Amino acid sequence: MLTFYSDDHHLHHGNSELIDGKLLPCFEKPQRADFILQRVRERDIGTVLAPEDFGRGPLERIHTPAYLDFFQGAWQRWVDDGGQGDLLPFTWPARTLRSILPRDLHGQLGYYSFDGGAPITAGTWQAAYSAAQVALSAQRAMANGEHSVFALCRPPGHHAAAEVMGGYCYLNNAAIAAQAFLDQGHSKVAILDVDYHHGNGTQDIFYQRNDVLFTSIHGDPAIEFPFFLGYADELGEGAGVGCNFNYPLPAGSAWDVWGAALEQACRRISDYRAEVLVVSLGVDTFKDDPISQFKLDSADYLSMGRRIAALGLPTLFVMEGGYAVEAIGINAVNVLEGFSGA
Ligand code: Q9C
Ligand code: ZN
Repeated sequence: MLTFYSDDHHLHHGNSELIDGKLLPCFEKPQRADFILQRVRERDIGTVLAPEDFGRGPLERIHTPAYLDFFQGAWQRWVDDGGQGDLLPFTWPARTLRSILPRDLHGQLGYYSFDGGAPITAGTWQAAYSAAQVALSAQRAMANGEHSVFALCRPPGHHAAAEVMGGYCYLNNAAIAAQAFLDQGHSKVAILDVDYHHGNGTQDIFYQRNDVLFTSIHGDPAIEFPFFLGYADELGEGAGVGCNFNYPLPAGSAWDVWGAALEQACRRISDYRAEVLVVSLGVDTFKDDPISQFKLDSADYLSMGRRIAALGLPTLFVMEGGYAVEAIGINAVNVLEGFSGA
């Protein structure tokens, strides 16, 4: 299996995040992608390629130009204002307030985000831009005939909506790739999001559409981030009714429960008759993940890959979360090896 990867992810290195009342070093750190790349090479699963640059056009198919302009220019505005350290939002247009775009940088940052988990640093735009190009390059390789490709994206993307960042995500790499398939003539794309957290951004982007099926297996939002989306009764809206399926699971879920949900999601994907599958591949479902509460073992990721392969679809794997860095490479590459060996 080909892997696409860019070193530009090193340009994004947030300092700290507020978690359970404490300012802790960011869990979403460069080492994550470094360990995955190392494992890809160790296991020799295929060639590692640098991305092509498809420009901002394919990003604008998912994100608004105003959001992209804001994100691209935010760091320089912060520097010009004499700002120091990471740029982090602290006020959001929650209920009771009006969603009016303010003029101030911090006001705009609140407008374009939903939590304080997506710091903007000097290189964040370039890293996120390159991650999107990694996803697009992997998509292009599939358009050119590859059956499966791994987009080793960092930062991740599935929490990012059309003009909202959050949850370590800025640009929705999986959605951008899915849209590229549609723009190149495909009519039905399925997304399977196996990250521990609900892919709220991806769901929102495609919620009213029937050309993308979104399925997600994740921690129950009643007790887990992102808290405000990801319930089982979210089935799509308008033309999209019946094209959205959530599988929220209780804390402590292991492979028996998780694999049963995967079975249901796979049935939905088969019924939909998708032409292509995009997998939002988070491995924060691992038993030792520092911020998650599922109990998957490393061997379970081989089973996950095998079940996904049984769908028989051309499959693009897009890297999302996973914070147990010492095991992240093993777990992510196990999915790919399970898929390829099946
Ligand atoms: N107490 C991804 O995996 N904070 N994002 C969690 C837990 C945000 C995760 C706080 C987690 C974001 C791509
Ligand atoms: Zn996650």
